[in-house]
Order: sequence, then structure tokens, then C-alpha cells
Amino acid sequence: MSKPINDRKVAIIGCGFVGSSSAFALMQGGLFSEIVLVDVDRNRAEGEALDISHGMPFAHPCKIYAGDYNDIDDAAIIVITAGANQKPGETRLDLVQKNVAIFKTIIPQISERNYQGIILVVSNPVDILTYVTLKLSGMPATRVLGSGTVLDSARFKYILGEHLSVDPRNVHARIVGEHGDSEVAVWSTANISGIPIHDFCELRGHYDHEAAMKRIAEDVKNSAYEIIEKKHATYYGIAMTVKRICEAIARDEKTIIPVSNYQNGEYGLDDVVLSMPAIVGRGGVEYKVPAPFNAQELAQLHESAKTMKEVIETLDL
Ligand code: 6V0
Repeated sequence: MSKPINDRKVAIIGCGFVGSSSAFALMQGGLFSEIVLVDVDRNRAEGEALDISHGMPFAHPCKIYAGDYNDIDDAAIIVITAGANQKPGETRLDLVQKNVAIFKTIIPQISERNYQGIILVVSNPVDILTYVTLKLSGMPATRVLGSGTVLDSARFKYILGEHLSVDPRNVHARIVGEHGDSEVAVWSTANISGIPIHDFCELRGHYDHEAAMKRIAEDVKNSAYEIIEKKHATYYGIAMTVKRICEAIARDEKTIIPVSNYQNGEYGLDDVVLSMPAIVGRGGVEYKVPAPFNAQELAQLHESAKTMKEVIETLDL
């Protein structure tokens, strides 16, 4: 028997930097009336819940508390941020064995309760762990998604906005593929409020497109490395990303964002999870948007998928 879903409830498993920042962002957003924090370190979850609760008189009424798996099986969304983070010099893929082992302790506790809500994976490597969650849980692919390149796309928009002195919300551009070193910047359809990117660059006095594209894509890809080098973890950008994805789901927004989702035939990709544009709403990944890519982007995407598959083959699922 599964419990009926409470649309006003969200759970976060893993209350470190990312989990607690996400809880803070969600509390401020006022989307939910109940936020449950789960961590193997119960004290940590209790401490974060108390600390965040004390901001409530300045935000929205909401119940935030530390709980266990019996408290979360009716949450509309379970966000998983548990696991090791990158240390300076480590790639996301270096985390895979440690975090798959952690997911093997988490996912069965969710699926044995016949959970009917949506799982949002955030722990890295996020595309691989979304795949692992899908396989371990046996849940439909529509209800298992990862934060993917929604964060990288935000970084892309921010850096392009700075480069062009324009509001990043007017930048329509995205990163797809792996949330990691093989990610793909989709330049072919990038535009600023409908104006093709190169035309807008020239309006702003930038003419060396090749050099700028290379530099900006590298800056986006290396953002996390730079932050980790300087402050040992990244959490505010991802917390806002978690809030944005939860909004899309909780408000049934039908928003198009590049969440990590299961590809089974799309773009010639087979049995792999990658961050690709999808319509996200109450049902999770409701529709995979067939985005146009040029030949180079498609080739890069296939390289990204190959990297993911090589890692998946090393896993004992
Ligand atoms: P952290 O601060 O070390 O927190 C991890 C938390 O997970 C700790 O509080 C642990 O106690 C807890 N934990 C470990 N095992 C379990 C378990 N079995 N059940 C419940 N809780 C557990 O790490 P941080 O918060 O910085 O990072 C968490 C994860 O998010 C890492 O894998 C990061 O690489 C990943 N990030 C993902 C991003 C993305 O864009 N997808 C961005 C930033 C970080």
C-alpha cells in the first residue's frame, strides 16, 4: 500500500551544504508547507531544520523537521543530495563508486514503500546517479529525474549576460549532455530575446565569435572547479536550481528545462540518462522536447553518452 501524495510536502535526503541550502531556498520560496530533512547524521538534520525554522517569521509558515523514511513516502518530491562531494582536483565521475554505494542504501527504502511521487537526484555524478535511481527503484522514467545541466545552463546564461551586458533572463541558451566534463554548449540555437547570438554580440561590439564561444563554454564547464578550489564546495547556485525544478513540478508549470532524464531512442541515444530539454510538470518529465542540434553538437552529445555508458558498465546494479 502506498500513501496518497501530499502536494505541499517535499523531502530532502542529505543535509550537507547542498541539502541545507536547498531547504533554505525552498523555505524562502513558500512552495511547500512541509519540508522533511533526512540524513544519516540525525543531529545534522535536526540542527539544519531548527536553524532554517528560525527564519520563518520573515518568510512563509512551513513545518521543517528532521525525519526518517516513514515521514517522506507521501512527499510530492524527494530531493536526494546525499553523498560525497568533489574535493579539489576531483571530477564528478571520480565520486561514482562512493555515491552508488550510498544510493544502494537509500533507494530501496523509498521503493519498498511503493513511493508514488517524484525523485529529483542532485548528488554527483548526477546523470549516472539518476540512471542508478531509475534502475534500483523500478519507478517509471517520467518520475525519476536529475538536476542535470539546469545549473550549467544558468551559469551559461549568467556568463553570456555579463559578456553582453544584458539581463541573463533574456538569454535563451542551454547546456545539454553530461553535467560534467563532456557537457555540450548548444550555440546553434542560442539567442538573446529572439536575436541570433552572433548578431546580438555584434550589436554589443563583439566580433571574435570563435574565441568568445570557446572561452565562455570553458568558463561554464570549469565553474564548479573554480568554486571548489576557492571555497571547497558549491551550493547556492544548485540550491536555486533545486528550487526552480521543484517549482516547475509543484506548480505544474510545463517548463522546458534540461533535466537529467532517460533517453531510450531519442537522438539515437539508447539506455542512458543525459540532461536533455524536457517539459517538466506535476508528472515529472512529461514530454521530451526534440531539440534541434547541428551535426557537431549531435556528435558531441554522442561522445557524452559514450562517456556515461562506459561508467555505467563498471557498476554492479
Ligand atoms: P556534504 O556537505 O558532504 O553533504 C552530504 C550529506 O550527505 C552529509 O550530511 C551526509 O551525512 C549525508 N549522507 C551521506 N550518506 C547518507 C545516507 N546514506 N543517507 C542520508 N544522508 C547521507 O556534500 P554537499 O552537500 O556539498 O554535496 C552533496 C552532493 O551534491 C555531492 O555528491 C555533490 O557532488 C553534489 N552536488 C551536485 C551539484 C549538481 O549540480 N548536481 C552541485 C553541487 C554539489
